[in-house]
Amino acid sequence: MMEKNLLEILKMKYAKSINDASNEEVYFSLVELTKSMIKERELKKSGKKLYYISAEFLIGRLLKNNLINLGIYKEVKEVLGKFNRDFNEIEEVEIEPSLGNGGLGRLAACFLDSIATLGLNGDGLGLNYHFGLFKQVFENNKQKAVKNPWIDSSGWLNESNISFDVNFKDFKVKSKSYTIDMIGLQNNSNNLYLFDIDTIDEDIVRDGINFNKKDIRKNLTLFLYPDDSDKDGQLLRIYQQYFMVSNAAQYILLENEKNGLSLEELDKNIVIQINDTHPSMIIPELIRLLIEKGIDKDKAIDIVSKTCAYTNHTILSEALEKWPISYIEEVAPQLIPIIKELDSRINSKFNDERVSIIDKNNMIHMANMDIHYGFSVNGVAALHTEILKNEELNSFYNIYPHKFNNKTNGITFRRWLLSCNESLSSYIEELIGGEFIKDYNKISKLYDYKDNKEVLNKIGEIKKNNKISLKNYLLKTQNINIDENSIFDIQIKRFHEYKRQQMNLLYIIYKYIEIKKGNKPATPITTIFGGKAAPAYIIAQDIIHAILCLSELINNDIEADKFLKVVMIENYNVTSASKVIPACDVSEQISLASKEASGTGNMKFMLNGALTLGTEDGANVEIMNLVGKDNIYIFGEKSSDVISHYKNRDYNSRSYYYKGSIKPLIDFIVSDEMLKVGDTTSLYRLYNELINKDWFMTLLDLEDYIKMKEEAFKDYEDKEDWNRKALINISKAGFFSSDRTIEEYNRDIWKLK
Ligand code: 26Q
Repeated sequence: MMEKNLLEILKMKYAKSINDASNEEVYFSLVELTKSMIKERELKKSGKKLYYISAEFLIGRLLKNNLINLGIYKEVKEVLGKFNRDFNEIEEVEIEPSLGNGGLGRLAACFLDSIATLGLNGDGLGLNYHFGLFKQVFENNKQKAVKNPWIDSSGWLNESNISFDVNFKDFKVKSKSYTIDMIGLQNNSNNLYLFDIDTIDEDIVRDGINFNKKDIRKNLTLFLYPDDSDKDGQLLRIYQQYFMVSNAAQYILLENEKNGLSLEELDKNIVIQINDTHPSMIIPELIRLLIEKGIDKDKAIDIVSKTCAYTNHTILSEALEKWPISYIEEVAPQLIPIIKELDSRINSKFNDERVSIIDKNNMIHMANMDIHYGFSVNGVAALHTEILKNEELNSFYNIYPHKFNNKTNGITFRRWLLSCNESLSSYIEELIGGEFIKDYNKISKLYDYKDNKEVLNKIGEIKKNNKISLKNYLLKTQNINIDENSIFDIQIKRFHEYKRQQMNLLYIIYKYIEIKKGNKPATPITTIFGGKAAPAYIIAQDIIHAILCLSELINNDIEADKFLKVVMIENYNVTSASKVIPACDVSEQISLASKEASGTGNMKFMLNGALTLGTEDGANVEIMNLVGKDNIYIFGEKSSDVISHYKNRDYNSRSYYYKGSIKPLIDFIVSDEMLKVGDTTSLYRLYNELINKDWFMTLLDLEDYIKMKEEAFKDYEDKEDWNRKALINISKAGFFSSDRTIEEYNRDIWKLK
């Protein structure tokens, strides 16, 4: 049946047989086939509805996942095979949309998968960035940002006839919207709405990602978070945010009206989840619209307060959004009286500057508005929520203890096991049956095999094959040859000082110096990095530069190269993540304790049988509690101690630098060898930063890190025991299914169905 349909589409669309069709033609025919199947099973949904508003949805390639969720992946692969066509080649046609920075955006995408899989009534609302986040290329051992066009290669965007007027201060735009089907596993499908405007001009982008930031009609949805190091960039971001929430609010009210529901009961019919503060202006915008529709002001504020729920994803105070009133006034002055009203109600009630919405410098604190005028505030891992309650948001917790709740993040098993690691997931299915795919707790049955030598062996064999696949991928994409018999030690995530890629870099320097002294590792080590740094984040760029320099240096050293290799994946994204994660032995989760809200890469690695080397931070703590101390490598200062170092200002990196073991590692950054391949200014900046500032306390944990990493590598030598630890990790990963997370959101916050 499927075969007949596919051949027919090819004939209708391109007048070709499958043998004559190009990979592109087969790809677009498969997209069409998928879409027709979705139409068939579209359900009329009813009941309370969730709107998940987010500036980011990092959905990744969709073809394979959609086929898996529709239950036809195996059949499609077979049919293609029958005609000598390889699914993997066809899949390569699809360029992933880069509609996200990292964790927060990928989480939103996993959530849409789980919401649909659980059959819940909920859509995503966001923006249709034409070039997404920038694409990363390496030039002279540095990151360069270029645009990442994806729309034409996708095929998944459907035009919708929904359009709204959005009023900015000096002009008005008409929106246009697209939808992408979000397909759940053999169940439901929901929509991701992406708002856009017609007047966008892709041709204004010149030289990398530069464009005129003032021409809003032409640039509004070109990029995700364009450079905001200057005022025009910041204003553009506010234009984007207001455009997003104005469309969202109008759409929500329109649907409510279409369903014949009363505005007074909005909070009974819908719930809005605000994904970090980027969509926070939905609160004053909705209040404004309700008042415009004749609802009394007090009532409007009350309704909206019962409708909106806020998720916090960060404890870094510098990442908590605040905007000058004058900027919002320049973009959407209609919100100002509402925001001032919301603020003055808070001030008369609490008279406490710490909880004001507008501070004495006339800055609007977006999170504060969400907490006062939303009914739920959640953190994204147990430790993170505790820190919010007891530290960062303590003055709010004292007022509203009932609003605070934890929702530990999760990942969809469909993408992060079935799709990315077919051999492991089929083997698990062979052992314990396929129920774990939906019924995540069932994966624990794997634990019964922990002493079965044959199973442990097979787990090791699957890992080895995945390492060979990654080797081939890197050979093809970056012409880099890695040794599949080495330990694959991997750190993939955005570059940020708190994530401490620089600490990993210092370990590599340590190991390199050891090897040069003649102390060779029992098994060679391949350290793989991947990640982008914000273009305006100079030190993060410097860290990337130092890694690329070190990679050049070591990989050209015939003596060391056999034992140590450093690889940096270019343009790390969802697609490369799905190649890298199944091949990992050691998962690096080494943020400074208390700084990583949760992490979700840690969960993906665990599910794919890698062992975590990490600090007691974010969801690492929960991983540790589940697998037990013997099956994870935990090191470093605890979060409570880190927090007191900040309070007492008693961390002094220079005193660590002068410790005999650390100084040579830091000094190596500006050694003659490094300066020969690198940029003097950049390497010295990093060197000075580490000695004089080191805000994220790299040197505090360095020795402990080196020690624990050596222990992990030593343990790797006992293959059977290592495979047992891997199996235990997989068997305990059920808790990190995003289906569990979404069930909790629904149980405690959304209350749908
Ligand atoms: C803020 C102000 C101005 C401009 C940009 C921003 C901004 C943009 C993106 C702030 C934060 C982000 C992204 C944050 C993010 O991805 N956080 C991650 O969220 C994951 C999902 O909850 C967690 O697992 C990670 O720990 C957290 O870092």
